[in-house]
Amino acid sequence: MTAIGTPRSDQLFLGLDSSTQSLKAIAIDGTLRVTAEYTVSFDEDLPEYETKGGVHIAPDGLRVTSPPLMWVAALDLLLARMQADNFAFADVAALSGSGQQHGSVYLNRTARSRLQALDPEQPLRDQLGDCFALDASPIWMDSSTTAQCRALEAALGGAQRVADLTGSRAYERFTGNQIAKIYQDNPAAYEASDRIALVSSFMASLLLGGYAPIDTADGSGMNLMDIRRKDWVPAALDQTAPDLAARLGAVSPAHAVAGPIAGYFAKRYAFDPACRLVTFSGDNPNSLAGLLLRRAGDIAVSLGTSDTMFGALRAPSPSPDEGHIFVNPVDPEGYMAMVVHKNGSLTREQALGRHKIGSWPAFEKLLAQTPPGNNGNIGFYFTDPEITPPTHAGGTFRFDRADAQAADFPAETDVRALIESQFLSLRLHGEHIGLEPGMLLATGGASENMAILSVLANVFGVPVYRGDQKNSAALGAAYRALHGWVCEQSAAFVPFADALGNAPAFSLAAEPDTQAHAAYNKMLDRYARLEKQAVELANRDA
Ligand code: ADP
Ligand code: XUL
Repeated sequence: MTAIGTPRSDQLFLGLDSSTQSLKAIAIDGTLRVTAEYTVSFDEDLPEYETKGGVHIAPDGLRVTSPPLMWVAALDLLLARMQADNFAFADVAALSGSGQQHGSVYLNRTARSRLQALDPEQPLRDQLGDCFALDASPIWMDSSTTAQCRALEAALGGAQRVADLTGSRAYERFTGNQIAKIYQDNPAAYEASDRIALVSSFMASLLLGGYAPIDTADGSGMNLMDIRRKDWVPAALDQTAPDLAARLGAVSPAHAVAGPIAGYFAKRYAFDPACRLVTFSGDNPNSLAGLLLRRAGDIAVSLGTSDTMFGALRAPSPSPDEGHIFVNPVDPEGYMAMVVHKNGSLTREQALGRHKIGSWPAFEKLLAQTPPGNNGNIGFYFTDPEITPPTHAGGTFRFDRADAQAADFPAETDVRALIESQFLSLRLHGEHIGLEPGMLLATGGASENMAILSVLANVFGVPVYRGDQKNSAALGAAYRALHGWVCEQSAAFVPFADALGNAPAFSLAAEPDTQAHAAYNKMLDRYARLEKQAVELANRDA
């Protein structure tokens, strides 16, 4: 007999990931084996929204938005593809999900009743088109709210105080500062908002058929939530916009079941009407779950649209200068620390295009043509205004071995300068917030690339491991669906590690070379000095 709270091998757990460029799904069975994967790419599959990389960038380069109705359309398209593939929706015991962090969705007063009465005969897009108070959702790439950030820090008593309370000093992309800007620039849209959701809680709301809560891990990316009390900070809400608490609703732990799936999905796709919907969370918190990061020193590097580095923490010590502390999505008493680069995969893709490299295998060959340390050549590739280190404008700055600025590098030097710079920056800034790896777990689209992983191992001087599944956010959402289901069945919080005891091990992808690592150790001080210079140059042009 199976014990209560132990999943059966014929039950499925579904994880969705609504990311910048795509909506993905991963299903696992009760033994944690991945049984199916699906993707909808926003640019290719929904060309009518005319996004590039899933987003619209305003001419000023600072305002970055996505149409929330595109995310709605993507959900029906993804589920229709699964249906065409005879996916066994009826076996899904629980589902959960992941969203790109910080993005906000403004739902008007029509939304609640529409969500509650969805007609299974009609696509979601046709029923929800008039439910938005704003048809362009600001997302994490937006950096247009510097004035609102400074105002929040001034109102709360400085950057350190904001960091101590909310886990991060005020950041442009953090949702509270985005909401403040919308209230100031477009008060009618704010006034018309009945609910302001994160991308994660918005996608969950569609599947729940009602407003789903913001979870405490993704809620930590708003500059509005007290990461210790796990509730809104009244002074931060007051500084942001009037009557905000009612528009945000209450926060929830990520492992909590928000309810059963909406009748729309049971009727249209034949989900079991009792299928549990476990609260959604942000993509980085979900990746932490997907990579099973438990011990101090187990650190992940996610190479997706953004590059991030993160690990679990027992006690938070937020910095007024850099990095973020979030509540841990699978341990309500724990935390996670993270640094973020905006210029990740898209900047690597631009190098591929700029030098007419043609393919990732050709990129790997080129990278192998130059030695670790790149003969002293260093570059800073802020294609878009960077998050770490923060810059107010984009710009590319190259320095030769004598620290003289160079207009360009040959392709093989440029490619190495880019990858080395991305990882030296993660090392430098990660160290500042206590992310000191004993090993690294690589994930995200670019973790396919062995030449890139080899530079990563050498910069940090630690082995790099990888799972079979590079979409750790969707996988983590599936793991969390199972975890939330187990907790509900057991009528108590069950430690994540106990629920996920059978998770597959990771395999070694790259080992550090001692000499190469020594070259990077030597380079780090000079890199830090040149980084300051590059930031000044970028800001001078802003
Ligand atoms: P996100 O979930 O943030 O939307 P993904 O983790 O799916 O992004 O990563 C997508 C990115 O992966 C693409 O933008 C692409 O540049 C990158 N990518 C895919 N394959 C490779 C490869 N072999 N080498 C380097 N980058 C790759
Ligand atoms: C995290 C961040 C990005 C997005 C991308 O703070 O801004 O990693 O979550 O999906």
